[in-house]
Amino acid sequence: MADCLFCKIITGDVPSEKVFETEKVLAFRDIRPQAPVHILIIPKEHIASAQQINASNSQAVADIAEVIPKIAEQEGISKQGYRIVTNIGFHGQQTVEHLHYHLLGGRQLGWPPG
Ligand code: DGP
Repeated sequence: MADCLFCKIITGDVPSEKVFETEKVLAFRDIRPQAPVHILIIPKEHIASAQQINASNSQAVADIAEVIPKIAEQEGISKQGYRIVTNIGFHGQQTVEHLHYHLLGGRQLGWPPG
């Protein structure tokens, strides 16, 4: 999508610190990290949010699920644990309308979220 920030990160038109990439998925560091490890994992296919997942595009979620343990291992946080979260829409505080999963770790995280 021409006006999508994360599509521009995929094409390289907007720079990012990439940490992992496959044919279908890109992972890069969040520009405003909320934890020592804060990585965004996105499908290269433009999907606005998890609310738009359906039978025809749900493979994107599986593709992301498959790379999460590899990234956690690479970042050295697989043993201590970490959190995966995806924000959806206004109440979810989603600010970028391209499906993304936050991978947060490297410190003790709080619960419940605000
Ligand atoms: P969310 O609020 O769930 O939609 O998260 C969007 C995240 O995207 C937020 O944590 C900040 C991050 N972000 C916004 N713009 C950029 C950018 O240009 N580069 C990178 N690396 N991250 C960005």
